[in-house]
Amino acid sequence: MLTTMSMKNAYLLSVMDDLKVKSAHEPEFLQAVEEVLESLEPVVETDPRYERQNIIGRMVEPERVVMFRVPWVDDGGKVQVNRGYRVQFNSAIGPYKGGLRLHPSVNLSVIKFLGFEQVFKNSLTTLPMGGGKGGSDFDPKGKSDGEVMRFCQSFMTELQRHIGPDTDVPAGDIGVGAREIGFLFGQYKKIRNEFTGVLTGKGLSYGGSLARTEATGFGLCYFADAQLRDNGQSFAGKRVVISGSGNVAIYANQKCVQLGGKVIAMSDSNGYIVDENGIDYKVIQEIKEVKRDRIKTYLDYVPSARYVEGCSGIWTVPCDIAMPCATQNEIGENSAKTLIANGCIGVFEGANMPSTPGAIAAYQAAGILFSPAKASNAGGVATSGLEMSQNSERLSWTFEEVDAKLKGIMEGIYAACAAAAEKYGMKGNIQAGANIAGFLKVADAMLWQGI
Ligand code: NDP
Ligand code: 2IT
Repeated sequence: MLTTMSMKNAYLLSVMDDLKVKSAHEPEFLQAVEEVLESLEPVVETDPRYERQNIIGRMVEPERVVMFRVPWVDDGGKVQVNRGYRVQFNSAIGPYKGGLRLHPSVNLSVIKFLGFEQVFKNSLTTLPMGGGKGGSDFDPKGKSDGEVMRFCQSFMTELQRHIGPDTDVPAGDIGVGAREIGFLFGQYKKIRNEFTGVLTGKGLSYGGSLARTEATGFGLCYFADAQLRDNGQSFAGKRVVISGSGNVAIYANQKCVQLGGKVIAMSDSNGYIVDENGIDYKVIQEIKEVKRDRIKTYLDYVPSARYVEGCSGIWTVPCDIAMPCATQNEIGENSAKTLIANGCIGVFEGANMPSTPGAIAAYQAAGILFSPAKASNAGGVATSGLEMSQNSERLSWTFEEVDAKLKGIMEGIYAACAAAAEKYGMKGNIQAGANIAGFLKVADAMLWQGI
């Protein structure tokens, strides 16, 4: 027996132990799986079909993993090579769907953890989307537009044979925004001679959806607002710390302020800024989206603010609400304990898997509110699903229509997670509720479809 966790169910333990041997070098993937399997204990024990049909053993194995060479020419004429990935995890409830991440830390473990999480997240949206994820260890930082374009073209030259609007629909993630999606779309169209909704997060002039840019951050705040209200709280007058300063963080800031909160700290991978007067999201937009600069330059706009080198220190800034919106495992156990000691009442995850298991245990021990990423950051992919619908009917909806649908979806996800937690005897545990509610739909589809 290799496992040391709290799980008791023999079937789940055997799946986890087997995976620990097979995926010994994939720590992020094992972490994501273990977190889900722990929640599924009461579900597996009440329905013997999941074990008989080995649903869990099948779910932890991706349907397909593609790894490929991505050669490209830099501005100096030198040939560079990166590694590309697409993990097509589960298509039980729809075509594979999930983002592409471009960051030097990308490896198979990271893409598999993200793909695994995506399966449950997409199920929670109630839209017909399976789960997948991809990316590369290419670092877009410091590269010219021409280098990024040549990389994206080379990446898509291989990826295009594996994807399609009814097969697998990638989108953005860390390092992949409007610029990259445009280059990827252009190359797909050139090679396949098809103008189709094969990617989401597209520009508005060629099939993108209004409100997709804002969707993850807005959705996170709609979810947090629902959870706060269900617990007799609200954003009004709250001090909020948001890590990161990318797509998710910027629009989480905007919506949070609209809901009455004050965002006092934000970060990038180099350091964090503190502005007790509240950070205007438009300044961050200018720094990050227009200038592609460092958050440190916030001081050029607001000299009274403070900049601190090193990103993890952001969790020492006293706040009522924490929204990690940068990357995985950015809140460790010590940071979680510091947040709690400083009076934080809730952690709402915008990034994927930003809290370590030790951090989650600390939130639970303190009884503070916690929303797991696969529920509270589902607004991005949900709106990608709405972009796919608009592409299929060759119509586009207004910002207000998309935003209203997004809000309804996020409130629905909160209600579904809360109901599942209560049904399985864990009232108030939104983390377990999210895993269970996400699981049930995918498992049911798998049972119907045979092996
Ligand atoms: P962006 O590339 O727009 O921004 C990422 C931000 O996080 C940047 O501020 C970046 O700083 C910081 N960051 C990235 N990696 C690290 C690291 N290793 N350590 C510290 N800081 C880091 O990405 P997104 O905003 O799109 O994504 C942020 C998170 O949200 C990710 O976990 C992503 O998976 C998740 N997510 C994104 C969705 C979307 O629709 N975009 C949907 C759901 C989840 P720097 O610029 O210095 O690198
Ligand atoms: O993690 C995520 O959900 C995303 N990066 C968005 C995926 C998508 O297909 O919009």
